[in-house]
Amino acid sequence: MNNGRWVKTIGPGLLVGFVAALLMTLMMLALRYFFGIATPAELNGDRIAPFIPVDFFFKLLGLVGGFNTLKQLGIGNVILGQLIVGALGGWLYATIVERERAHDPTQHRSMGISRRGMLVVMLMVGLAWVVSIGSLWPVLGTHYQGLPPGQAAMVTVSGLLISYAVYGAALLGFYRFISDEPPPRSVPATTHGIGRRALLLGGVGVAAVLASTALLRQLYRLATYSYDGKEYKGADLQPITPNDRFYCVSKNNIDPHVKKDWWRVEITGQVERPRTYRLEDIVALPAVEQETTLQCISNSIGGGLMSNAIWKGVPLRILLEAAGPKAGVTEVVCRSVDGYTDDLPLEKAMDPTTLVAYEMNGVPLPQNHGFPARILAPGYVGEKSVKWVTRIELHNEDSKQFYEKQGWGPNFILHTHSRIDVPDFKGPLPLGSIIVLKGVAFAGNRGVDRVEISFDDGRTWKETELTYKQSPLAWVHWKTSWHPREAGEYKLAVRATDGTGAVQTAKTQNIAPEGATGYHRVTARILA
Ligand SMILES: Nc1nc2c(c(=O)[nH]1)N[C@H]1C(S)=C(S)[C@@H](COP(=O)(O)O)O[C@H]1N2
Ligand SMILES: [Mo]
Repeated sequence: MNNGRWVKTIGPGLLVGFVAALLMTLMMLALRYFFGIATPAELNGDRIAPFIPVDFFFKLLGLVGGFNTLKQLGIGNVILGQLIVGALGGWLYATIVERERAHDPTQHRSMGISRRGMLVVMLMVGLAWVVSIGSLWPVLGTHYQGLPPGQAAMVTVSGLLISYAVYGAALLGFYRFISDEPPPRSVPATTHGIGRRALLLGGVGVAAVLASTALLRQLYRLATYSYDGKEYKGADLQPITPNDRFYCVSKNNIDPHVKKDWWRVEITGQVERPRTYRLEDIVALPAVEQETTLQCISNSIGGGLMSNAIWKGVPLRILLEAAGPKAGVTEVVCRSVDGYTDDLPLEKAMDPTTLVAYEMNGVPLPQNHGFPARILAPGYVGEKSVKWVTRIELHNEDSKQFYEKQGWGPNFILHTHSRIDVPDFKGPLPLGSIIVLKGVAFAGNRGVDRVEISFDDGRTWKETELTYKQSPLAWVHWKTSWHPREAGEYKLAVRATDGTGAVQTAKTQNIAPEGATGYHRVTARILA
C-alpha cells in the first residue's frame, strides 16, 4: 500500500472516525443511563430476536452458555459494529476531503472545514439516522423510564439524532484538528505534526473509553443478568412466594425503571372510545384480589420457573368495555414500555380473571415484575402476562407477537405440571426411616384435584395429601410419607389431576415450542 496515503488519509481518517464513534457510544450510554433512552444495541436485539427461530435460539444458548451471555454478546457486537462503521466513516470522510483538497487547495471553507466535507458528514449522519429509523421502526416506542409509545418513539428518534450528530461534529472537528497545519505555511503536513495531534486525539479516545466503562459498570449493576431465569423451588417453599424470591424472566438486558408520573396505559385500536389512564385512574377503579400462579413456557419438568402470589388489579374487561370494542375484534395486543408485546384472544382478555395488576402480595409491583402495572392472564404461560404494560390494542385480525414469531406456540395454555421438591434425593437415604415427600402441582386455571406419587416407575400410584389448596388459579402443595421396605433403587414419579378430571400426560415433550410435558421423575437410593 502507498505509505504516503496511509499516513495522510487512511490512518488519520480511521483514527478520527473511531474516536468520534467512541464519543457517540458514550453519548448513547449517557442517554440510556440518565434518561432511559433505548440504545441502538438494545433496539437491534429486540428487532432481531423475534426472527430467531426457537430451535436455532436453543442452539445458540447451548453454544454461548445461556441467555444472559447471549444478551451480552448481542450488545457487545452492536457496539463493536458501531465502532467499526464509525472508523470506516472517518476513512471515507478523509478520502473525500483530501481528494478535494488536492484538486482545489483554495477551496471554500468556514472554520477550516470545507463545504463538501460538511455536506458529506451531514449526509452520513442523515443516512445513519434514516436507516436506523427505518430498520428499528417497530421497536422505537421503547422507553425504559416508561414514556408512552408515541412519545417514546419521538424521544428515541431524537436520541439517535443527538448521538449521530455527536459523531458527525466530532468527525469534522477532530479531522480538522489533526490534518490542518496552521496557515500560512503550505508545507505538507509532517508525520511528526500528525503524530503529535493524533496522540492527543488518542487521549480523547481513552477518556471516552474510561467514561463509557464507568457508565457500563453502572448499567451492568442494574442489568437483568443477576436475576433473569431465577427459579423458586426446593425445601423451603412457601404457598405464597415472597416477592423477592418470585421467579423472574425478562427479554431485557436492563429492565425498565418506570417513573410513575410519566407512565400511562392506553386502550386503542378497534375501539369506539380510545382511553388513556394514569396510575391513579387505574387504582381508583373497582379492584379485585386474586391468588394466581405464573409459570414460564420455558419451565422444564421439575423446574422452578413458577411462583405464586396474591395480585391486586382491575379486570382488563372493565377497561375494554369502557373503550367499547368494535364489532369484529378478535385479539388484544398488549405492549410494554420495553417494546415487548404479546396478544390474547378477545374472550381471554374479557375473562373476569384477566387483570391489569398493580399490587403483588400487598405492595406495589416490584420494579422487575412490572411496576407500575402488568397483565395477568391466568391459565396461560407467563409470556402472556406482559409486564410494564403501556398500550392495549384491539385488533380485528390475529397477529403474531414477540415469542410466537420465534415459533413458540401456537397453543399457550399451560399444561398440568407436578414436582417433587423434598427430599432432594442427592444422596442415599437410610432404610427404616420414614421419608417425607413434598412438592407442588399446578394446572393453569383448571385447578388441581389430586396429586399421586409412584415408587415403582409409574406402575402403581398412591394419592398424596394436599396441604395447600386455595385458588383454582394457583398451585397446590402436596405431601406424603414413604416407608420403603427394602434397600435398593426406586424410581419415583409424580402426576396431578386437574379440576376437569384430566390426568397429567405422561408423554414427554420438549420445552419448545409449547412447553414441556411428562412426569417429574427422580431416583431414590435406599441403603440398608
Ligand atoms: N414487558 C415484558 N413482559 C414480560 C416479559 C418481558 O421480557 N418483558 N417476559 C415474560 C415472560 S417470558 C414471563 S415467564 C413472565 C415472567 O414474569 P415474572 O418475571 O414476573 O415472573 O413475564 C412475561 N412478561
Ligand atoms: Mo416465560
